[in-house]
Amino acid sequence: MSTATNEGRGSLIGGVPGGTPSAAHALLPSAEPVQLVDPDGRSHSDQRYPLPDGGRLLGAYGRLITGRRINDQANALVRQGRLAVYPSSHGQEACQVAAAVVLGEEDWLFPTYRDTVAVITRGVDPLEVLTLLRGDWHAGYDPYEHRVATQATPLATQLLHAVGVAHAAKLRGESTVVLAMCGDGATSEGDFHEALNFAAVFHVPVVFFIQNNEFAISVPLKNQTVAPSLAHKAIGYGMPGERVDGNDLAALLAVLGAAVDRARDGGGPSLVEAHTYRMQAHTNADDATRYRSTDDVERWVPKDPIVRMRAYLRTLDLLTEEGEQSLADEADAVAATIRKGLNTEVQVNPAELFEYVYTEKTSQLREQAALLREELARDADADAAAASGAAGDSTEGDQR
Ligand SMILES: Cc1ncc(C[n+]2csc(CCOP(=O)(O)OP(=O)(O)O)c2C)c(N)n1
Ligand SMILES: [Mg+2]
Repeated sequence: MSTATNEGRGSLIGGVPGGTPSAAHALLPSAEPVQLVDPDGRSHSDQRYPLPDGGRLLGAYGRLITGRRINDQANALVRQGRLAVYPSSHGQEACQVAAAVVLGEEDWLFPTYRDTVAVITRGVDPLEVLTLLRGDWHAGYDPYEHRVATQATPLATQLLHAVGVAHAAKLRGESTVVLAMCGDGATSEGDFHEALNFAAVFHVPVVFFIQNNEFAISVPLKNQTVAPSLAHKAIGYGMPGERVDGNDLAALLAVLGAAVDRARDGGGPSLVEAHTYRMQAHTNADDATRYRSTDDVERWVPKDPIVRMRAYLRTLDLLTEEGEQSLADEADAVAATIRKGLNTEVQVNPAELFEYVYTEKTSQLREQAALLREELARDADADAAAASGAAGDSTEGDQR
């Protein structure tokens, strides 16, 4: 366990919670979100968080390009009726990529409905991921294969599950770290409080990662909290909080990486708030023009995570025209696989609605499953009768 004191205010590197005012001060986030590369692609040094090296950034930039392409492709498939719903992370891809790549194989990721790109970046098959959003299955992938929990739709529930997994890993003496994602709106849920409090009291290896995209559907952040920032909430639990520019891939890798290292070294939980923006509607079922202006959205266009990382990598001479083209080709190949897979008709068995949730079904579920079976059997009989009637008609027709 780390015994270093947390000298840098708000730094997630080292640091031990304590009861004194100075220890409390050490848990505070920095006054401004940590930024290592600004929107013009210029780098800034930060004593607490070293800039990741160019090779690492280039690799993560490729994931960013693919992430944007996945968002665009999924939106198009919603319009074509091939996906039921898609909560896009367009504009939030730096958060998505960083959340996945800071983790090791032994770690766990707990994503929300908006974190499809993070799940795919972690290595889960895109078609399996999108099965849920097509509405075919409870979740389309095996959570154990890549250590990615199912994408949670009920807000903040996954934070409790994440803390449980992290606590269990600690009790078993494993080196697993759990990264649990949630939105700004989810921080108002009771589950958020319970998860953070338990994690802090039991000193479990979990990183809470809030993507503050300024909205919870139509509810703006100012109606969600009057805390100085969401990261400031950490101090109430006795864990460090940090703020990071959520459109700065370099800063996200540095800050989340430090939080993961800290948890793995026995430093306990921490909270990271990334300030970003939801560039598109909440989902295809939402009309964002009813609660925010186009000007508000336009203000975030120059802060795009891809634009600034591209500019920075160009200044390092790490990104050439050909390099850009091959990253775009890779992204297109992923999009083509998604398109092809989702344009294929699937045969689903409605009876499976009742499977795989409970080891033993409740009496109500057994009853409902039986009703469905009867209804399906009636439908099948009716179809068969209609088919034989049609065959009879056509035979008569032939005789005439
Ligand atoms: C417990 C619960 N209450 C309400 C909802 C309905 N709901 C779905 S998304 C959402 C907004 C969440 O906003 P935020 O946490 O900021 O995440 P974002 O969608 O912005 O990524 C709400 C209220 C829900 N899914 N679960
Ligand atoms: Mg939000």
